[in-house]
Amino acid sequence: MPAALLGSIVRCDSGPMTTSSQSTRSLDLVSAPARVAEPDEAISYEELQLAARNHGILLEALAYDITPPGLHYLLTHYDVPVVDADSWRLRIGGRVRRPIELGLPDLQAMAPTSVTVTFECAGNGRARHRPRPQSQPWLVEAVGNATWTGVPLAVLLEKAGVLDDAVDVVFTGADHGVERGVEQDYARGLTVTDASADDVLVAYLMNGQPLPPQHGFPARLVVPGWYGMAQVKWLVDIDVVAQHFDGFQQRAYSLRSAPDEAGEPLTRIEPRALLIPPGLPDFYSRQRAVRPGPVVVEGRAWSGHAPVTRVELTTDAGATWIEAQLHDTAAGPYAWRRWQAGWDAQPGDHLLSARAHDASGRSQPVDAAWNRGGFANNSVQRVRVLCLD
Ligand SMILES: Nc1nc2c(c(=O)[nH]1)N[C@H]1C(S)=C(S)[C@@H](COP(=O)(O)O)O[C@H]1N2
Ligand SMILES: [Mo]
Repeated sequence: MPAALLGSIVRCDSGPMTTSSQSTRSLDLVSAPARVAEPDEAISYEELQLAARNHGILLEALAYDITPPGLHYLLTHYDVPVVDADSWRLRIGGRVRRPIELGLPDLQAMAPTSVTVTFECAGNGRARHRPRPQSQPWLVEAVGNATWTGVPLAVLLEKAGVLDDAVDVVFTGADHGVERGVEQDYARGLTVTDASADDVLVAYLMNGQPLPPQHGFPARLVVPGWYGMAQVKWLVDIDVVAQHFDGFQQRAYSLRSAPDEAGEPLTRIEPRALLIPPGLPDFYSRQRAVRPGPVVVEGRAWSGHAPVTRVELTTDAGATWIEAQLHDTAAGPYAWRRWQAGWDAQPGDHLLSARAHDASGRSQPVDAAWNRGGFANNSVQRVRVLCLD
């Protein structure tokens, strides 16, 4: 779509979209993270609209080792593109000796590899930041754990023959839209080193089935351990470049405390534990109720830096923490781990939280630091449980 068309894009509920014909204004907007809400500002219509499109996991579905596709969280910046499998091509070019173009049957004919990976959106926890950055208002539910099957990216890069001056590899999806005034394809870069890790895949199966349209049909990038923005869906182009790629989505997904900061790009997932809210839910408030006596509290924990080594549970708002039992997983180092802890519930109001620790020495904070984009907020989940008399 030519950039001139931008002027004709209108919002459904108000006048013409605020965009600029001047690229300088667009460039200013590129580095600006989402607007931060006023301290008591309610969730906007736009945030509600995003929340209805981009759903989270249902917390009770943390019970499944492998998240069924319809229960896996979903995040899509623009529209889910309709991709025709027969005409779809994946191009690998740029700083390579032999540019290649592959159809789906070509990928399927290569030796497949599978990896089970916990994906989490970098914006998970954003709505719990004070003040709240306006964007997809995740609480804690932007997570899922799926088995992805495809071809190692390293094999494809080897086939194409990466040249010595290569620095980054740029991955582009078939989706296209406008973000803070800038029309773009969704594109992300990785260094050649990160892209060549043997667990990075171009995946065409999710849990043994063709990718659902919303999860990137027919093929997507899978970068184990990294936050969701790196997992480029509807992959059509892999471009090897001789300079650092500084695209919109690299700058957008950065930790900064002020809009004019360069920021620190987000990469790997910080440790987090979630618990399956115990007892019975109230329909509207989702407030939990349990009866007095023993309750088994369980959930999942993960980290993109290193395997989770410990999970602790508090049932008294952080006054005391007890060690949870951490289950082994056969699913490999990038899959979440199940944990369990016993609780003798006594009548009254209780606040439950869990926290994870990983083998890199990282620990989940009770309250994570604020940043403008609302990223990597791994503050502990807070689950209120009323124990009835
Ligand atoms: N092409 C494309 N890839 C994308 C996105 C997108 O909007 N377009 N969103 C990214 C983000 S921010 C996240 S969190 C994950 C979500 O993957 P899922 O919807 O399969 O859970 O996809 C990533 N890959
Ligand atoms: Mo995301």
